[in-house]
Amino acid sequence: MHPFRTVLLICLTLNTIGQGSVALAQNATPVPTAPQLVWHDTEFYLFFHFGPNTFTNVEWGHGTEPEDVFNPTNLDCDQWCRIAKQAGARGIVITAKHHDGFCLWPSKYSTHTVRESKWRNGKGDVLRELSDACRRNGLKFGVYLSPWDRNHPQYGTAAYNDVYVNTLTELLTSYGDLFEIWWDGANGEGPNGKKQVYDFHRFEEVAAKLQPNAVVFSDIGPGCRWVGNERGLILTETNWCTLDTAGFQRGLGAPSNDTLNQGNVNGAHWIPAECDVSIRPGWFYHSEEDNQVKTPETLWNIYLQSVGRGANLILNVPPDRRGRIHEQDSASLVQFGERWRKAFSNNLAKDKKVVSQRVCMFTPIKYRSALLDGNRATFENASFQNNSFVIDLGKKTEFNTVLLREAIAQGQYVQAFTVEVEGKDGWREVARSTTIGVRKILQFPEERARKIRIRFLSSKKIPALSEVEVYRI
Ligand code: FUL
Repeated sequence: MHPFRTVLLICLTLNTIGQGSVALAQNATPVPTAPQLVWHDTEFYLFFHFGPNTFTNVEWGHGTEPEDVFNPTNLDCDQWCRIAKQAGARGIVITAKHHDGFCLWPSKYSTHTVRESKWRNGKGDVLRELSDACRRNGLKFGVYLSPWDRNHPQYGTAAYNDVYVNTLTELLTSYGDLFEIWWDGANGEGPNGKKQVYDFHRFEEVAAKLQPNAVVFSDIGPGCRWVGNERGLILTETNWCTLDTAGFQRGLGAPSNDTLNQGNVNGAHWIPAECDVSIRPGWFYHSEEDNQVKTPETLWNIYLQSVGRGANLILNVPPDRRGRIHEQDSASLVQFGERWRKAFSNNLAKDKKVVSQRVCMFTPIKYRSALLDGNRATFENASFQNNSFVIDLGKKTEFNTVLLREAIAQGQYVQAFTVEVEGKDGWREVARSTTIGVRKILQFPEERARKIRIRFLSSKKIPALSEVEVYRI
């Protein structure tokens, strides 16, 4: 994301001195898996809701729509990818099957698919075209496979769990590597009026076996969690990547929205938040919403309150009846992308060094080295204090944004911290927040100062940061 990354690992003792490595080695706090670490770095990607609903103008299809209603006139997955990249997105997740049961690929396990439609004379496969386009364009690819199915005749019986497992197996073995598998929590009635008791345990096993590097989304993970709202926001400053799931289920039995939003400070599992939101009021395309597309400004604010608060952001952009991203949506996405690139183009902390004093450890971060984009630097002019560190920018500089990352491969610890600047009368607080986690972007009114101090007020254990960036945005 940021072309000029600065990297440091700071282990600061809050009460004791110089015992960082011991404490970290004894750490029993949940930590991310290797696929989750990669997923965290994926940060922002697009969501595509596409299917019969695009043509029937509803949000939840009944499963009885004739297959022929699905007939995009000019499907162009390369256009989707081009715009995704311009927006700064790193992947795409598509509704392979939504609640209406229609499959965007010719599944062997359904008779309600693109194969039964007249689109491309029944020879089309949206997932093939999109997964190929993603690969060509260097984007990651993921799928949404709704467990709720309003079409399948066996939905609501034990046999449907086999159908779902077969469908999932087909999907996970036909389109290359997936970075994310998306399970929504909806569980309504099927065509026979019955609800399904999902065998999520089996579904999880299939996903883990066939796509071990994919992160599985649902209300309670296991890979990442729903954020408790569909506005794409971490609502407060606090976001723990840890969650307790014992006794909870997907859907109605999920933890409260508030818990999903903030996580559990001492949660037993690493299940980070993913913020989902649509660029339009609906998840599917409706022409009457063409003038209700979120502005680049709104997208920027959503970005700051999702990615900026340590979550991933999945932004839905519903293709229209042509099978293209509508002009209004692409204009907004491209402008957002320009704003995002410009915002993070000049890291004022780049090339500065941290000089550790006796109270801290300084260790290169091995786990991230493969993920960083080159440009490593350390802070030469910074100095540490007991529970703080100082970035010396070398001269008076204007800035209004600080970006921090915890070295989360070792867990998440920071509970409260402040950002201070040195003025004529000493240090002055300019911002205060709670968790850092994967990433915290903090903005404040513009300051002009030479030195910035990050002071930890409270932390579960010794905090370890992996990155500090400073910007004037
Ligand atoms: C929900 C679904 O019911 C909506 O239609 C949409 O797909 C949203 C992202 O997830 O569970």
